[in-house]
Amino acid sequence: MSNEYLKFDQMAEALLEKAQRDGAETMWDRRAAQKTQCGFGEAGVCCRICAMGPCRVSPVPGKGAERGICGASADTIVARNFARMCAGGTSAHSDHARDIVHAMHASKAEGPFKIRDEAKLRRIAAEWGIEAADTKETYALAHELANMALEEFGKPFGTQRFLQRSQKDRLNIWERENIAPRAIDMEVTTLMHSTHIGCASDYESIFRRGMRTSMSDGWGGSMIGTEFSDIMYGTPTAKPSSSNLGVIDKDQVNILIHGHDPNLAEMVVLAAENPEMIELAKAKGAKGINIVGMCCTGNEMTMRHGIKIAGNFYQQELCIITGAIEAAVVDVQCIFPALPALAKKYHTRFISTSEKAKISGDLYIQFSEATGLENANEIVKIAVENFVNRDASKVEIPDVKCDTMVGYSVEAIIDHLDKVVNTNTTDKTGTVKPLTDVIYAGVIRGAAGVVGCNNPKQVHDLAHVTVMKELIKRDVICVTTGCAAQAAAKAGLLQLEAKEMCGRGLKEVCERVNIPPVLHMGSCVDISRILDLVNLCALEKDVDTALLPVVGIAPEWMSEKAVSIANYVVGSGINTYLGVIPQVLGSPNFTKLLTEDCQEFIGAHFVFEKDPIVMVDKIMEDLEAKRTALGI
Ligand code: XCC
Ligand code: SF4
Repeated sequence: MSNEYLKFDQMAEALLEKAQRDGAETMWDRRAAQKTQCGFGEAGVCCRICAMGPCRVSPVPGKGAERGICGASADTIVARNFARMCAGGTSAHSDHARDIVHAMHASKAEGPFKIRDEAKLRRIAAEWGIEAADTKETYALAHELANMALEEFGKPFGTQRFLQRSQKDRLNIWERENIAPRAIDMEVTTLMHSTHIGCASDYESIFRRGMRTSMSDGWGGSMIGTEFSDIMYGTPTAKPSSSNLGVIDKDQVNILIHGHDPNLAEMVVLAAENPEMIELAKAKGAKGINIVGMCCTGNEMTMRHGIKIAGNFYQQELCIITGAIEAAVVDVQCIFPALPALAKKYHTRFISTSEKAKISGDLYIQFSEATGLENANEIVKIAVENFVNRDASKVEIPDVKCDTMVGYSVEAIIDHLDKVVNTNTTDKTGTVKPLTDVIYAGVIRGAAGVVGCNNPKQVHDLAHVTVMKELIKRDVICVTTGCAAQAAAKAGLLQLEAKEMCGRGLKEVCERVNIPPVLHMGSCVDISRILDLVNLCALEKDVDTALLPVVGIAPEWMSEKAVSIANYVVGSGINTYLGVIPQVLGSPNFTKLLTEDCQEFIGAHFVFEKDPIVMVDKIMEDLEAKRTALGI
């Protein structure tokens, strides 16, 4: 079982040995069973979008079949496959957002779905041009805003409302290049249509359509997901938490919440706070109820409530293998279908809750806005009552955890900046000016958004952590989301003390502003917070984002969502570095389009680099070139 891809994660080895003893299978067993992965698929030149196929064309020009049966070339096939990943990713983020808006539509003063950030509700309502946004009754306004947001998914005309936030040069580029996204569902549908057999074959056209679709994710679905979650559940503020498998408590009922959508998890937290439920836990011999989070549901909950972070994507199995999880409760996305069978090796109940992500093998409790709290009560009760079934001889919780700071929404960051510039609280600038000032002054060299998943093509967490450590050492401030943020948390990079790992300039900034050098900005839909932050900097300086010394990085990405993200980050004028090479190399033309040619029309491009140190070297060159061009 021991393998080079696990070396970085000290306790993984022990838990995987335990898995073997327990007769439990993990992703590493299944990875080994896959043997050598398909070279055609890896190069992106396998097409199976019609039943004349599957067709695989040669990834090497001049060798083997150059076209599919219909005549599609490697360029067309690669472009279509890539575009369909964008459509998949956009649909996942945006459909999640739709559920948040539905919850807002069902919100009422008596709860359980309530408006918790009324100021933000009124601010977004005003931004979207709702009349009397500052005086309307809260829930009337919330319902009106929710209706408007639902229109963003299917309106027949016009582009996404949040585009109007953008700095004008960038907006002009989107309009000029015809990638200003229209209704989200329309973009996804049109892209699926374009990539149907016998539709588009021009690879550049397919790429542009893919980018417009991804833009409807970043500036549409994801931004709606973030902003409306904040309105419903509160805008995050800086707070302490703790991370890694050691947050699982052997004396308490442990409930793992995993997935992406905060609607369910918010209700589970409410239900677990119920004194009757805590009493029941005590009656069963537990000291209390301990909720731990994983992946982006974990991020949503830690950002708003400081819920402890059990780990990231690849730790979902290890969590269950500890033998101390009473219930693994999941909503949507990034949940291994393997989990129910794994849970059965222990006493763990595996509970899926979304009709969009029904996972067979154990229990299904359908969650809905109408019955949210009842569903959560039922789930928590099942977990509590399961405590007595725990087999103490099978419990092995690694003694590893790391303190961390979380909760850096854009609002929280501005708040911190304000405290430094102005001790007089009535005189806040309320802007990112102090941040752009230190970047322009050269005290910090630039900023990086480090995001994305885990992937067995990279050593678990090593690329994330190496990239972040190297960047802060070289005075580049990092913001992070998703599983990258959890990697950073576990490595101690989200602590104030991490300033000691920084270069002189960044260290000084961290001390003065009282922030860690790597800021946890939330879940993957919260990459919209990063867009927002960069855009505020662009507005502050009144320059296109493409001119600013900022980069996007996904060192260990794996999901379709990550492809969509990378695409909209590039679309937003930010060079994006990928540590896992996307499945496009079978088309040198398409590869060149991503890594070079799109620079010409969108002002940014992709960089593929597996080695994290080499990647950081390239990033530093990139940032310094931007600085030189700006004359700073
Ligand atoms: Fe999933 Fe968002 Fe990736 Fe983690 S980082 S593996 S997508 S949970 Ni988005
Ligand atoms: Fe083959 Fe063309 Fe059908 Fe793809 S669309 S499977 S290349 S015939």
